[in-house]
Amino acid sequence: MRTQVVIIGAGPSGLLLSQLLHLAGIASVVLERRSAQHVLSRIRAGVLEQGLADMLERAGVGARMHAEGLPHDGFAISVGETRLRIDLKALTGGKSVLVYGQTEITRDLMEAHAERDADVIYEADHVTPLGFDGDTPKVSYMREGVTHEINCDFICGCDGFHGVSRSSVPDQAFTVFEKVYPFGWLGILAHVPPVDHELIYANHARGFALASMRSHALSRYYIQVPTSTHTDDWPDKAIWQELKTRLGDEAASAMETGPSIEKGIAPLRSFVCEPLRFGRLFLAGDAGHIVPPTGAKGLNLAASDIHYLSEALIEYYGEKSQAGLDAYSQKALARIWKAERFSWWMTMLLHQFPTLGPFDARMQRAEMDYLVSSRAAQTALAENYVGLPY
Ligand code: RFL
Ligand code: PHB
Repeated sequence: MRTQVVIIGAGPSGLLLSQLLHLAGIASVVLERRSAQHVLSRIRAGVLEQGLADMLERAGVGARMHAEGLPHDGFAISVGETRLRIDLKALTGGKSVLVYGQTEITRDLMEAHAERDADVIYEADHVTPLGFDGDTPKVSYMREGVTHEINCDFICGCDGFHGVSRSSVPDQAFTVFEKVYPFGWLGILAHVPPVDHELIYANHARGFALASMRSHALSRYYIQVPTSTHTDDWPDKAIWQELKTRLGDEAASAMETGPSIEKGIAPLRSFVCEPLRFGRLFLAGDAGHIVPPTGAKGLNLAASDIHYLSEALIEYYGEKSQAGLDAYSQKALARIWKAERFSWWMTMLLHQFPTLGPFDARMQRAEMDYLVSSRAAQTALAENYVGLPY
C-alpha cells in the first residue's frame, strides 16, 4: 500500500492534520493504537485559543463548537484571601477563549472523517516508523494478527507523549529538556452546574484547585495531589470537601456537588524534544512536548504545530518547495518555548511546593502581589492565556 503521508495517532493532532491535508488534496492514512471509543473516553483539555477555534472552522468542523462552546472573557485567580479577575477581553483588546471539550473536538473530527470515508485504522498494533532517514520511508503495523506496510513520502508522529515516533529516533539525534513537578492533578467530571460562570484557579495553603466546566450542566474540577496518590484515596465526598476548602467560602456556598462520572490523576511535567524533524519524520503535539495543564496550553500548542506542519506539507506538494518543511521544527519550537515558559510560570505561581524554602514562598507571594497591583503584569498573563500569534 502507498499514501502520501502516514500519520501515527488519532488524537486531536493526528485527526486535525489528516483533515487539513485532505482539504488540500493530500492523501494520508492515520494509524491509531486504541479503539475510537477509547480515544473518545479520555477527558482532557477544555480551553481553546482563538487560533485553534479558527483552525477547526477552516477544517470544516466548527459548527457544533460555535453552537455549544462557551466564550469566556475572563477568569479568576484566588490566592489566600486575595481574589483577582483577569479580564481577558479588556486586557487584550477584545480577545477571549472558548470552553469546549477536547472530547467534543475529537468527536467532531471523527465524524468528518467517517463522512468522507477517510483512512483511519484503529486498533493498529506494533506501529513502527521505518526508513525515515532516507527517501523511502514506510510504516509497518499489525491488525488482527496480519502485518501490513504503508509506503509514503512523510511520517507525522502525532502519537502523544508515550508514542512510538519519538522513541524510534536514536537517542543521540535529539535533546530533551524536562522538568517533573512533585505533584499531579486529580480531576473529576460531574453532572452539576459550574460553581461560577468563569474558571477559578486557586492557590490555597492545602494546594492548588481549579473549577472549570464543559457546559452549563457539566463541571470539571481539579485538585493538586502528591504524585503517590491513587484515585481510591479520594472518594467523591472528600474531593468536594477539599474543593470547598481550597476554592474559598464564596465558591463553597455556591458549589453544587454530585457523583463523579470520571476521576483520574495526571502527573505534571514540562518536556521539550529538540528538534522536531528527523529526515522524513516529523513530531507534532504531545509527541514532541508536554506542558503542565495550568496554563491550558497543551492542546492549543498541538494545534499550532499542526498549523505549521500542514502549511509546510501543502507547500511541498503544491509548489515542490522544501522550505516550509525545513523551517517547521524551528518555527514550531519558537512558539512552544513561549508556551512552556507561560505554563511553568503559572504552575509555579499557583501550586504548593513541598520542597520550597521560605525565600521561594515569599517570591511566590510577591509575584501574586505584583500581579494584583500591575495592569502590565495582568496584560502579560492575559496575552499568553488567549494565545500568542501563530
Ligand atoms: P494525544 O491526545 O495524546 O493523542 C495521541 C494519540 O496517539 C495514540 N498512540 C498511538 N497510536 C499508534 N501507535 C502507537 N504506538 C501509539 N501511541 C500512542 C494514542 O492512543 C492517542 O490517541 O496527543 P495530541 O493529539 O498531540 O493532543 C495533545 C492533547 O491531548 C494534550 O496536549 C492536551 O490534552 C493537554 N491538556 C490541555 N490542553 C489545552 O490546550 N487546554 C487544556 O485545558 C488542557 N487541559 C490537558 C488538560 C491534559 C490533561 N491530561 C490528562 C494530561 C487537562 C488534563 C488533565
Ligand atoms: C479543563 O477544563 O480541563 C482545564 C481548564 C483550564 C486548565 C486546565 C484544564 O488550565
